[in-house]
Amino acid sequence: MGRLIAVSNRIPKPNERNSAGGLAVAVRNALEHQGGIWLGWSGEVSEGSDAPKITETRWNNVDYVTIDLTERDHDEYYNGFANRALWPLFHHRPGLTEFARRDMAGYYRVNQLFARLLTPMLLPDDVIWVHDYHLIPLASELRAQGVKNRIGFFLHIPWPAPELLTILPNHARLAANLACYDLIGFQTRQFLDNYLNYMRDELDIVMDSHGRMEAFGRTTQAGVFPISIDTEEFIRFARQPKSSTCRRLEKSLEDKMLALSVDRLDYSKGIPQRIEAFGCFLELYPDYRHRFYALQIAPTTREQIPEYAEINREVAEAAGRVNGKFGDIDWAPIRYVNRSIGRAALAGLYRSARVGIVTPLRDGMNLVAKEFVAAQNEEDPGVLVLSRFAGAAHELKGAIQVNPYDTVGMAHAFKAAFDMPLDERISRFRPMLQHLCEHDVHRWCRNFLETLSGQRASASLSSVA
Ligand code: GDG
Repeated sequence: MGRLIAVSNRIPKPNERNSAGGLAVAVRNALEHQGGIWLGWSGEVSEGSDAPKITETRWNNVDYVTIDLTERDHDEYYNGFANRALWPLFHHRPGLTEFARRDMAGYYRVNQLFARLLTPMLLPDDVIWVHDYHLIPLASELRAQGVKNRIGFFLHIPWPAPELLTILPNHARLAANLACYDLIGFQTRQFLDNYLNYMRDELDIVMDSHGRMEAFGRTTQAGVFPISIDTEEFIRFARQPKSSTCRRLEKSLEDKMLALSVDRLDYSKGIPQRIEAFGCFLELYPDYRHRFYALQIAPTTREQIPEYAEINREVAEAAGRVNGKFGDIDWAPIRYVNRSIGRAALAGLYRSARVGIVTPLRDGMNLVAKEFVAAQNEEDPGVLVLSRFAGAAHELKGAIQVNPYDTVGMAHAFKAAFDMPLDERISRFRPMLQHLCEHDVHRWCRNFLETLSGQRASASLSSVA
Protein backbone atom coordinates (compact mmCIF):
# COMPACT_ATOMS: atom_id res chain seq x y z
CA MET A 1 0.00 0.00 0.00
CA GLY A 2 1.35 3.41 -0.94
CA ARG A 3 1.32 6.49 1.24
CA LEU A 4 -1.74 8.65 1.71
CA ILE A 5 -1.48 12.29 0.68
CA ALA A 6 -4.27 14.48 2.07
CA VAL A 7 -4.82 17.99 0.77
CA SER A 8 -7.27 20.44 2.31
CA ASN A 9 -7.56 24.20 2.55
CA ARG A 10 -6.78 24.20 6.28
CA ILE A 11 -5.03 21.47 8.22
CA PRO A 12 -4.96 20.87 11.97
CA LYS A 13 -1.76 21.45 13.93
CA PRO A 14 0.09 18.14 14.38
CA ASN A 15 -0.03 18.23 18.18
CA GLU A 16 -3.56 19.67 18.51
CA ARG A 17 -5.15 16.34 19.35
CA ASN A 18 -7.98 17.23 21.67
CA SER A 19 -9.38 20.24 19.89
CA ALA A 20 -9.45 18.65 16.42
CA GLY A 21 -12.87 17.72 14.99
CA GLY A 22 -13.86 14.18 13.93
CA LEU A 23 -12.81 14.68 10.32
CA ALA A 24 -9.31 15.76 11.30
CA VAL A 25 -9.02 12.82 13.68
CA ALA A 26 -10.13 10.29 11.06
CA VAL A 27 -7.90 11.63 8.30
CA ARG A 28 -4.98 11.84 10.71
CA ASN A 29 -5.51 8.21 11.82
CA ALA A 30 -5.46 7.08 8.20
CA LEU A 31 -2.35 9.16 7.51
CA GLU A 32 -0.50 7.85 10.56
CA HIS A 33 -1.43 4.28 9.63
CA GLN A 34 -0.33 4.50 5.99
CA GLY A 35 2.33 7.17 6.39
CA GLY A 36 2.01 10.26 4.27
CA ILE A 37 1.70 13.99 3.83
CA TRP A 38 -0.99 16.52 4.78
CA LEU A 39 -0.74 19.66 2.70
CA GLY A 40 -2.73 22.86 3.14
CA TRP A 41 -2.82 26.56 3.91
CA SER A 42 -1.24 27.49 7.27
CA GLY A 43 -3.98 30.03 8.02
CA GLU A 44 -1.32 32.78 7.87
CA VAL A 45 -1.27 35.62 5.37
CA SER A 46 2.19 36.86 4.46
CA GLU A 47 2.56 40.55 3.78
CA GLY A 48 3.84 41.75 0.46
CA SER A 49 6.01 38.81 -0.57
CA ASP A 50 5.16 36.80 -3.65
CA ALA A 51 7.21 33.75 -2.64
CA PRO A 52 5.07 31.38 -0.57
CA LYS A 53 6.45 30.52 2.86
CA ILE A 54 6.40 26.75 3.32
CA THR A 55 6.70 25.01 6.67
CA GLU A 56 7.24 21.28 7.13
CA THR A 57 6.75 19.40 10.40
CA ARG A 58 7.06 15.64 10.78
CA TRP A 59 4.91 14.02 13.49
CA ASN A 60 3.98 10.34 13.95
CA ASN A 61 4.78 9.16 10.43
CA VAL A 62 3.15 12.19 8.76
CA ASP A 63 4.68 15.27 7.12
CA TYR A 64 2.52 18.33 7.70
CA VAL A 65 3.29 20.81 4.94
CA THR A 66 1.72 24.26 5.19
CA ILE A 67 1.86 27.27 2.90
CA ASP A 68 1.25 30.90 3.85
CA LEU A 69 -0.94 32.73 1.37
CA THR A 70 -0.07 36.16 0.07
CA GLU A 71 -2.61 38.90 0.74
CA ARG A 72 -3.65 38.81 -2.89
CA ASP A 73 -4.13 35.01 -2.91
CA HIS A 74 -6.06 35.20 0.33
CA ASP A 75 -8.36 37.90 -1.09
CA GLU A 76 -8.95 36.27 -4.44
CA TYR A 77 -8.80 32.52 -3.79
CA TYR A 78 -10.13 32.24 -0.23
CA ASN A 79 -12.30 35.28 0.54
CA GLY A 80 -13.13 35.79 -3.12
CA PHE A 81 -13.89 32.84 -5.34
CA ALA A 82 -14.17 30.09 -2.69
CA ASN A 83 -16.25 32.00 -0.14
CA ARG A 84 -18.08 34.71 -2.10
CA ALA A 85 -18.83 32.70 -5.25
CA LEU A 86 -18.76 28.93 -4.64
CA TRP A 87 -19.97 28.85 -1.01
CA PRO A 88 -23.14 30.93 -1.49
CA LEU A 89 -23.98 29.46 -4.88
CA PHE A 90 -23.50 25.86 -3.73
CA HIS A 91 -25.79 26.71 -0.80
CA HIS A 92 -28.40 27.98 -3.27
CA ARG A 93 -27.99 31.67 -2.45
CA PRO A 94 -27.46 33.26 -5.89
CA GLY A 95 -28.37 36.66 -4.42
CA LEU A 96 -25.25 36.54 -2.24
CA THR A 97 -22.99 35.21 -4.99
CA GLU A 98 -20.30 37.67 -6.12
CA PHE A 99 -18.49 36.47 -9.20
CA ALA A 100 -15.29 38.26 -10.25
CA ARG A 101 -12.93 37.03 -12.98
CA ARG A 102 -9.99 38.33 -10.97
CA ASP A 103 -11.01 36.07 -8.03
CA MET A 104 -11.50 33.11 -10.33
CA ALA A 105 -7.97 33.61 -11.71
CA GLY A 106 -6.68 33.71 -8.11
CA TYR A 107 -8.54 30.48 -7.34
CA TYR A 108 -6.90 28.67 -10.25
CA ARG A 109 -3.52 30.26 -9.41
CA VAL A 110 -3.54 28.92 -5.83
CA ASN A 111 -4.65 25.47 -7.00
CA GLN A 112 -1.74 25.53 -9.44
CA LEU A 113 0.59 26.56 -6.62
CA PHE A 114 -0.57 23.62 -4.47
CA ALA A 115 -0.08 21.27 -7.46
CA ARG A 116 3.43 22.57 -8.20
CA LEU A 117 4.42 22.15 -4.59
CA LEU A 118 2.96 18.69 -4.23
CA THR A 119 4.17 17.10 -7.49
CA PRO A 120 7.87 16.72 -6.55
CA MET A 121 6.91 15.17 -3.20
CA LEU A 122 4.91 12.33 -4.78
CA LEU A 123 5.92 8.67 -5.13
CA PRO A 124 4.32 6.55 -7.87
CA ASP A 125 1.98 4.52 -5.64
CA ASP A 126 0.85 7.38 -3.38
CA VAL A 127 -2.91 7.86 -3.19
CA ILE A 128 -4.09 11.47 -3.03
CA TRP A 129 -7.26 12.63 -1.23
CA VAL A 130 -8.37 16.21 -1.84
CA HIS A 131 -11.01 17.90 0.32
CA ASP A 132 -13.65 20.46 -0.48
CA TYR A 133 -14.69 23.30 -2.74
CA HIS A 134 -11.50 25.34 -2.36
CA LEU A 135 -9.58 22.71 -4.32
CA ILE A 136 -11.87 21.44 -7.09
CA PRO A 137 -9.26 22.13 -9.87
CA LEU A 138 -6.35 20.49 -8.00
CA ALA A 139 -6.50 17.14 -9.85
CA SER A 140 -6.55 18.83 -13.24
CA GLU A 141 -3.51 20.95 -12.22
CA LEU A 142 -1.74 17.80 -10.97
CA ARG A 143 -2.58 15.94 -14.20
CA ALA A 144 -1.13 18.90 -16.13
CA GLN A 145 2.11 18.32 -14.18
CA GLY A 146 2.09 14.69 -15.37
CA VAL A 147 0.80 13.13 -12.13
CA LYS A 148 -0.73 9.69 -12.81
CA ASN A 149 -1.52 8.67 -9.20
CA ARG A 150 -5.03 7.85 -8.06
CA ILE A 151 -6.70 11.05 -6.85
CA GLY A 152 -9.97 11.26 -4.93
CA PHE A 153 -12.08 14.29 -4.05
CA PHE A 154 -14.66 14.71 -1.31
CA LEU A 155 -17.09 17.63 -1.37
CA HIS A 156 -18.13 18.58 2.17
CA ILE A 157 -20.81 21.03 1.04
CA PRO A 158 -23.79 20.54 -1.30
CA TRP A 159 -23.37 20.33 -5.07
CA PRO A 160 -26.00 22.71 -6.47
CA ALA A 161 -28.91 22.04 -8.79
CA PRO A 162 -27.76 22.32 -12.44
CA GLU A 163 -29.69 25.52 -13.20
CA LEU A 164 -27.93 27.23 -10.29
CA LEU A 165 -24.49 25.91 -11.19
CA THR A 166 -24.85 27.41 -14.65
CA ILE A 167 -24.94 30.88 -13.06
CA LEU A 168 -21.17 30.52 -12.71
CA PRO A 169 -19.49 31.64 -15.92
CA ASN A 170 -16.90 28.86 -15.51
CA HIS A 171 -19.40 26.09 -14.71
CA ALA A 172 -18.28 23.78 -17.54
CA ARG A 173 -14.63 24.18 -16.60
CA LEU A 174 -15.38 23.41 -12.95
CA ALA A 175 -17.41 20.30 -13.79
CA ALA A 176 -14.64 19.16 -16.15
CA ASN A 177 -12.06 19.81 -13.39
CA LEU A 178 -13.99 17.44 -11.15
CA ALA A 179 -13.91 14.74 -13.80
CA CYS A 180 -10.07 14.67 -13.53
CA TYR A 181 -10.43 12.79 -10.23
CA ASP A 182 -10.63 9.00 -10.12
CA LEU A 183 -13.27 9.17 -7.41
CA ILE A 184 -15.65 12.00 -6.54
CA GLY A 185 -17.51 11.71 -3.23
CA PHE A 186 -20.69 13.58 -2.28
CA GLN A 187 -22.53 13.73 1.04
CA THR A 188 -25.93 12.64 -0.29
CA ARG A 189 -27.59 11.02 -3.28
CA GLN A 190 -29.29 14.34 -4.06
CA PHE A 191 -25.96 16.16 -4.48
CA LEU A 192 -24.61 13.29 -6.61
CA ASP A 193 -27.75 13.48 -8.76
CA ASN A 194 -27.30 17.23 -9.18
CA TYR A 195 -23.80 16.60 -10.54
CA LEU A 196 -24.88 13.70 -12.77
CA ASN A 197 -27.86 15.62 -14.17
CA TYR A 198 -25.56 18.51 -15.01
CA MET A 199 -23.06 16.17 -16.73
CA ARG A 200 -25.86 14.52 -18.72
CA ASP A 201 -27.74 17.68 -19.73
CA GLU A 202 -24.85 20.06 -20.33
CA LEU A 203 -22.03 17.76 -21.43
CA ASP A 204 -23.83 14.63 -22.65
CA ILE A 205 -21.89 12.41 -20.26
CA VAL A 206 -23.79 9.58 -18.56
CA MET A 207 -22.93 7.44 -15.54
CA ASP A 208 -23.31 3.61 -15.56
CA SER A 209 -24.95 1.61 -12.75
CA HIS A 210 -21.61 1.36 -10.86
CA GLY A 211 -21.26 5.12 -10.72
CA ARG A 212 -18.63 5.21 -13.49
CA MET A 213 -18.49 7.59 -16.42
CA GLU A 214 -16.18 8.20 -19.35
CA ALA A 215 -15.36 11.87 -19.47
CA PHE A 216 -12.65 13.79 -21.29
CA GLY A 217 -10.67 10.62 -22.12
CA ARG A 218 -10.62 9.17 -18.59
CA THR A 219 -12.84 7.04 -16.39
CA THR A 220 -14.21 8.70 -13.28
CA GLN A 221 -16.27 7.17 -10.52
CA ALA A 222 -18.72 9.08 -8.35
CA GLY A 223 -20.46 7.97 -5.18
CA VAL A 224 -22.16 8.92 -1.93
CA PHE A 225 -20.10 8.97 1.28
CA PRO A 226 -22.09 10.58 4.10
CA ILE A 227 -19.56 11.94 6.57
CA SER A 228 -19.98 11.25 10.27
CA ILE A 229 -18.46 11.90 13.68
CA ASP A 230 -16.14 9.99 15.99
CA THR A 231 -19.18 8.62 17.80
CA GLU A 232 -17.31 6.71 20.47
CA GLU A 233 -15.20 9.73 21.36
CA PHE A 234 -18.24 11.97 21.56
CA ILE A 235 -20.09 9.53 23.81
CA ARG A 236 -17.01 9.41 26.04
CA PHE A 237 -16.80 13.23 26.19
CA ALA A 238 -20.49 13.50 27.06
CA ARG A 239 -20.21 10.97 29.91
CA GLN A 240 -17.24 12.67 31.54
CA PRO A 241 -17.86 14.53 34.80
CA LYS A 242 -19.52 17.84 34.02
CA SER A 243 -17.17 20.66 33.08
CA SER A 244 -17.38 23.94 34.98
CA THR A 245 -19.01 25.50 31.88
CA CYS A 246 -21.68 22.86 31.97
CA ARG A 247 -22.26 23.18 35.70
CA ARG A 248 -22.58 26.96 35.36
CA LEU A 249 -25.10 26.54 32.58
CA GLU A 250 -27.20 23.99 34.48
CA LYS A 251 -27.24 26.16 37.58
CA SER A 252 -28.43 29.14 35.55
CA LEU A 253 -31.28 27.12 34.01
CA GLU A 254 -32.93 26.56 37.40
CA ASP A 255 -35.91 24.36 36.50
CA LYS A 256 -36.23 25.55 32.91
CA MET A 257 -35.75 23.46 29.75
CA LEU A 258 -32.83 24.16 27.46
CA ALA A 259 -33.09 24.34 23.66
CA LEU A 260 -29.54 24.40 22.28
CA SER A 261 -28.12 25.38 18.90
CA VAL A 262 -24.46 25.34 17.89
CA ASP A 263 -23.34 26.65 14.52
CA ARG A 264 -20.51 28.51 12.90
CA LEU A 265 -21.93 31.99 12.39
CA ASP A 266 -22.88 31.49 8.75
CA TYR A 267 -25.91 32.58 6.74
CA SER A 268 -26.44 28.98 5.54
CA LYS A 269 -27.24 27.86 9.08
CA GLY A 270 -30.61 29.63 9.34
CA ILE A 271 -29.89 31.29 12.71
CA PRO A 272 -32.05 34.47 12.42
CA GLN A 273 -34.93 32.38 11.01
CA ARG A 274 -34.68 30.06 14.03
CA ILE A 275 -34.73 32.96 16.51
CA GLU A 276 -37.75 34.46 14.76
CA ALA A 277 -39.43 31.04 15.02
CA PHE A 278 -38.91 31.21 18.81
CA GLY A 279 -40.70 34.57 18.75
CA CYS A 280 -43.55 32.97 16.82
CA PHE A 281 -43.58 30.03 19.26
CA LEU A 282 -43.99 32.42 22.21
CA GLU A 283 -46.73 34.29 20.39
CA LEU A 284 -48.63 31.08 19.63
CA TYR A 285 -47.98 29.39 22.96
CA PRO A 286 -47.74 32.07 25.68
CA ASP A 287 -47.79 29.34 28.37
CA TYR A 288 -44.19 28.57 27.51
CA ARG A 289 -42.94 31.97 28.69
CA HIS A 290 -40.54 31.51 31.61
CA ARG A 291 -40.34 27.75 30.92
CA PHE A 292 -37.24 27.45 28.70
CA TYR A 293 -34.08 29.13 27.47
CA ALA A 294 -32.93 28.94 23.86
CA LEU A 295 -29.13 29.08 23.85
CA GLN A 296 -27.43 29.87 20.56
CA ILE A 297 -23.66 29.33 20.41
CA ALA A 298 -22.26 30.77 17.20
CA PRO A 299 -18.56 31.59 16.92
CA THR A 300 -17.65 34.10 14.22
CA THR A 301 -16.06 32.78 11.02
CA ARG A 302 -14.82 34.40 7.78
CA GLU A 303 -15.13 37.81 9.39
CA GLN A 304 -13.45 39.68 6.53
CA ILE A 305 -16.32 38.83 4.19
CA PRO A 306 -19.10 41.48 4.30
CA GLU A 307 -21.97 38.95 4.27
CA TYR A 308 -20.59 37.50 7.52
CA ALA A 309 -20.55 40.87 9.28
CA GLU A 310 -24.14 41.24 8.11
CA ILE A 311 -25.25 37.88 9.52
CA ASN A 312 -23.66 38.76 12.86
CA ARG A 313 -25.76 41.93 12.93
CA GLU A 314 -28.92 40.07 11.89
CA VAL A 315 -28.56 37.44 14.62
CA ALA A 316 -27.89 40.03 17.32
CA GLU A 317 -30.89 42.07 16.17
CA ALA A 318 -33.22 39.07 16.00
CA ALA A 319 -32.18 37.99 19.53
CA GLY A 320 -32.68 41.56 20.80
CA ARG A 321 -36.10 41.81 19.16
CA VAL A 322 -37.43 38.52 20.56
CA ASN A 323 -35.98 39.21 24.03
CA GLY A 324 -37.36 42.75 23.99
CA LYS A 325 -40.82 41.59 23.04
CA PHE A 326 -41.17 38.47 25.21
CA GLY A 327 -38.56 38.90 27.94
CA ASP A 328 -39.35 39.86 31.49
CA ILE A 329 -37.30 41.40 34.30
CA ASP A 330 -36.24 37.92 35.43
CA TRP A 331 -36.25 35.95 32.17
CA ALA A 332 -35.25 36.40 28.53
CA PRO A 333 -35.83 33.54 26.09
CA ILE A 334 -32.76 33.86 23.86
CA ARG A 335 -29.14 33.60 25.00
CA TYR A 336 -26.65 34.37 22.26
CA VAL A 337 -22.98 33.48 22.72
CA ASN A 338 -20.83 34.75 19.86
CA ARG A 339 -17.68 32.76 20.64
CA SER A 340 -16.36 29.21 20.62
CA ILE A 341 -16.75 26.68 23.44
CA GLY A 342 -14.25 23.81 23.92
CA ARG A 343 -15.14 20.46 22.31
CA ALA A 344 -15.46 18.42 25.48
CA ALA A 345 -17.53 21.14 27.20
CA LEU A 346 -19.75 21.28 24.13
CA ALA A 347 -20.58 17.57 24.49
CA GLY A 348 -21.74 18.25 28.07
CA LEU A 349 -23.93 21.15 26.92
CA TYR A 350 -25.59 18.96 24.27
CA ARG A 351 -26.35 16.44 27.02
CA SER A 352 -27.92 19.10 29.24
CA ALA A 353 -30.34 20.17 26.50
CA ARG A 354 -33.90 18.92 26.27
CA VAL A 355 -34.00 19.96 22.61
CA GLY A 356 -31.28 20.37 19.96
CA ILE A 357 -32.28 22.78 17.22
CA VAL A 358 -30.37 22.31 13.98
CA THR A 359 -32.15 24.15 11.20
CA PRO A 360 -29.79 25.13 8.35
CA LEU A 361 -31.31 26.48 5.15
CA ARG A 362 -28.99 24.13 3.27
CA ASP A 363 -26.09 22.05 4.58
CA GLY A 364 -23.83 19.34 3.16
CA MET A 365 -24.25 17.12 6.21
CA ASN A 366 -24.25 19.00 9.57
CA LEU A 367 -22.14 17.29 12.17
CA VAL A 368 -23.73 19.19 15.07
CA ALA A 369 -26.91 17.15 14.54
CA LYS A 370 -24.93 13.92 14.87
CA GLU A 371 -22.93 15.18 17.85
CA PHE A 372 -26.14 16.16 19.64
CA VAL A 373 -27.54 12.64 19.29
CA ALA A 374 -24.29 10.95 20.35
CA ALA A 375 -24.07 13.11 23.49
CA GLN A 376 -27.53 12.26 24.86
CA ASN A 377 -28.22 10.35 28.05
CA GLU A 378 -29.77 7.01 26.95
CA GLU A 379 -32.14 7.02 29.93
CA ASP A 380 -33.41 10.55 29.32
CA PRO A 381 -32.50 11.67 25.80
CA GLY A 382 -33.25 15.08 24.33
CA VAL A 383 -35.12 15.64 21.08
CA LEU A 384 -33.48 16.72 17.83
CA VAL A 385 -35.31 19.25 15.65
CA LEU A 386 -33.62 19.00 12.26
CA SER A 387 -33.96 20.85 8.98
CA ARG A 388 -34.99 18.69 6.05
CA PHE A 389 -32.33 20.58 4.07
CA ALA A 390 -29.38 19.22 6.08
CA GLY A 391 -27.65 16.17 4.57
CA ALA A 392 -28.01 14.56 8.01
CA ALA A 393 -31.81 14.47 7.55
CA HIS A 394 -31.37 11.46 5.23
CA GLU A 395 -29.97 9.45 8.14
CA LEU A 396 -31.44 10.84 11.39
CA LYS A 397 -35.00 9.73 10.91
CA GLY A 398 -35.87 9.96 14.60
CA ALA A 399 -35.54 13.75 14.52
CA ILE A 400 -38.54 16.05 14.18
CA GLN A 401 -37.88 17.29 10.66
CA VAL A 402 -38.74 20.88 9.79
CA ASN A 403 -38.70 23.33 6.92
CA PRO A 404 -36.59 26.26 8.24
CA TYR A 405 -38.40 28.69 5.91
CA ASP A 406 -41.72 27.85 7.59
CA THR A 407 -41.73 29.91 10.81
CA VAL A 408 -45.08 28.64 12.08
CA GLY A 409 -44.17 25.03 11.26
CA MET A 410 -40.95 25.44 13.26
CA ALA A 411 -42.88 26.92 16.20
CA HIS A 412 -45.16 23.87 16.25
CA ALA A 413 -42.11 21.59 16.10
CA PHE A 414 -40.56 23.36 19.13
CA LYS A 415 -43.75 22.67 21.07
CA ALA A 416 -43.81 19.01 20.03
CA ALA A 417 -40.16 18.69 21.08
CA PHE A 418 -40.64 20.33 24.50
CA ASP A 419 -43.77 18.22 25.15
CA MET A 420 -42.49 14.86 23.94
CA PRO A 421 -42.93 12.11 26.53
CA LEU A 422 -39.93 10.05 27.66
CA ASP A 423 -40.93 6.80 25.92
CA GLU A 424 -41.21 8.56 22.55
CA ARG A 425 -37.92 10.38 23.11
CA ILE A 426 -36.23 7.04 23.78
CA SER A 427 -37.81 5.27 20.85
CA ARG A 428 -36.74 8.04 18.46
CA PHE A 429 -33.26 8.30 19.92
CA ARG A 430 -32.15 4.63 20.07
CA PRO A 431 -32.10 3.83 16.35
CA MET A 432 -30.30 7.12 15.65
CA LEU A 433 -27.57 6.33 18.17
CA GLN A 434 -27.20 2.82 16.81
CA HIS A 435 -26.90 4.22 13.30
CA LEU A 436 -24.16 6.62 14.42
CA CYS A 437 -22.27 3.86 16.24
CA GLU A 438 -22.28 1.79 13.04
CA HIS A 439 -21.67 4.69 10.67
CA ASP A 440 -18.90 6.71 12.26
CA VAL A 441 -16.23 8.88 10.67
CA HIS A 442 -13.71 6.03 10.67
CA ARG A 443 -16.04 3.91 8.54
CA TRP A 444 -16.55 6.91 6.24
CA CYS A 445 -12.80 7.31 5.85
CA ARG A 446 -12.28 3.57 5.19
CA ASN A 447 -15.12 3.42 2.64
CA PHE A 448 -13.71 6.35 0.71
CA LEU A 449 -10.11 5.16 0.71
CA GLU A 450 -10.97 1.55 -0.16
CA THR A 451 -13.10 2.71 -3.07
CA LEU A 452 -10.38 5.09 -4.23
CA SER A 453 -7.67 2.45 -4.11
CA GLY A 454 -9.87 -0.04 -6.00
CA GLN A 455 -10.37 -2.47 -3.09
CA ARG A 456 -14.13 -2.02 -3.47
CA ALA A 457 -15.73 -2.74 -6.82
CA SER A 458 -18.14 0.18 -6.79
CA ALA A 459 -19.04 3.20 -4.69
CA SER A 460 -22.27 3.39 -2.72
CA LEU A 461 -24.94 5.40 -4.50
CA SER A 462 -27.23 5.73 -1.51
CA SER A 463 -27.44 8.48 1.13
CA VAL A 464 -27.17 5.87 3.92
CA ALA A 465 -23.92 4.09 3.02
C1 GDG B 1 -18.83 21.68 6.58
C2 GDG B 1 -20.19 21.57 5.89
C3 GDG B 1 -20.40 19.25 6.81
C4 GDG B 1 -19.19 24.70 16.09
N1 GDG B 1 -19.16 25.63 17.06
C5 GDG B 1 -18.25 25.23 17.94
C6 GDG B 1 -17.69 24.04 17.49
N2 GDG B 1 -18.29 23.74 16.36
C7 GDG B 1 -17.98 22.51 15.60
C8 GDG B 1 -19.15 21.54 15.72
C9 GDG B 1 -18.94 20.68 14.49
C10 GDG B 1 -18.29 21.66 13.51
O1 GDG B 1 -17.82 22.78 14.25
C11 GDG B 1 -19.31 22.20 12.52
O2 GDG B 1 -19.56 21.20 11.60
P1 GDG B 1 -20.85 21.26 10.66
O3 GDG B 1 -20.95 19.96 9.97
O4 GDG B 1 -22.05 21.51 11.53
O5 GDG B 1 -20.70 22.50 9.70
P2 GDG B 1 -19.52 23.24 8.81
O6 GDG B 1 -18.49 23.83 9.65
O7 GDG B 1 -20.27 24.17 7.92
O8 GDG B 1 -18.86 22.05 7.95
C12 GDG B 1 -21.09 20.61 6.66
C13 GDG B 1 -18.99 19.41 7.35
O9 GDG B 1 -18.23 20.34 6.57
C14 GDG B 1 -18.25 18.08 7.34
O10 GDG B 1 -18.24 17.50 6.08
O11 GDG B 1 -21.15 18.46 7.71
O12 GDG B 1 -22.32 20.43 5.99
O13 GDG B 1 -20.81 22.84 5.76
O14 GDG B 1 -18.06 19.63 14.74
O15 GDG B 1 -19.05 20.84 16.94
N3 GDG B 1 -16.73 23.36 18.13
C15 GDG B 1 -16.27 23.89 19.29
N4 GDG B 1 -16.78 25.06 19.80
C16 GDG B 1 -17.77 25.75 19.17
O16 GDG B 1 -18.21 26.80 19.65
N5 GDG B 1 -15.32 23.24 19.95
